[in-house]
Amino acid sequence: MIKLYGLDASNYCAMVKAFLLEKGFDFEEVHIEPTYSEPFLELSPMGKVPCIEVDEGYLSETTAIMGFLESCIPDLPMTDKDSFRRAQMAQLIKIVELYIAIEYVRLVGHVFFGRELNQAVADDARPTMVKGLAAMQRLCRFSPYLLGEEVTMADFFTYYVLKAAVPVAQKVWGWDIVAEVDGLAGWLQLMSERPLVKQVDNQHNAAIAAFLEDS
Ligand SMILES: N[C@@H](CCC(=O)N[C@@H](CS)C(=O)NCC(=O)O)C(=O)O
Repeated sequence: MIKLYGLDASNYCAMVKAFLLEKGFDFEEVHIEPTYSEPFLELSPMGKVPCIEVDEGYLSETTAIMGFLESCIPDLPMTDKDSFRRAQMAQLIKIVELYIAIEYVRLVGHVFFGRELNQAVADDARPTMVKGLAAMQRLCRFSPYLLGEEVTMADFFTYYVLKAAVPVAQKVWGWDIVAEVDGLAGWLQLMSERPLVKQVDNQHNAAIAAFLEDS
């Protein structure tokens, strides 16, 4: 059976968990703190969660994990059959990852771990996020899902990136990034109402609340 290594408080782990549930996989969760040290690097060479263990070995990085899971259960597709539309999905995921996720993550230490705000990092991150959000506006159809009538990997990836990016932008800049993209608020609501996403979010939100209470 697939093992999912990670933490309930991690938005990336929540992403893979929601994807596993939506695809109908049986899996076991193994609670583990990410660490850049052995033996965890055998499982996840960058020391990050989530990672999964399958018969063939270990796999980390959410997009690689979801791509693998997608190929295992193709009869519940989360990608388009058309190769150009599949490439458009990959394009959107890449843009959300490189120009939103990688930028907000630089400020997570301040928002969630009580570190001092590095203003230079904040000043550097925001213009890239502005461009990433503008690209989302151009690419997303919200009809009703990001790229059309069917939910895809891009919906899960973007939803869980924004789940962390939204509070970070709010705290650092007082900036409502949801308002930057027409259609984003309604789509976030739609995603949050999916029963399995709701189930994962309840655990994720409770873990974040417990973490913030302890810190
Ligand atoms: N690019 C990675 C990002 C995963 C990630 O940032 N995970 C966080 C938890 S939400 C982590 O393990 N952080 C520990 C660290 O960076 O040392 C992916 O897509 O899986």
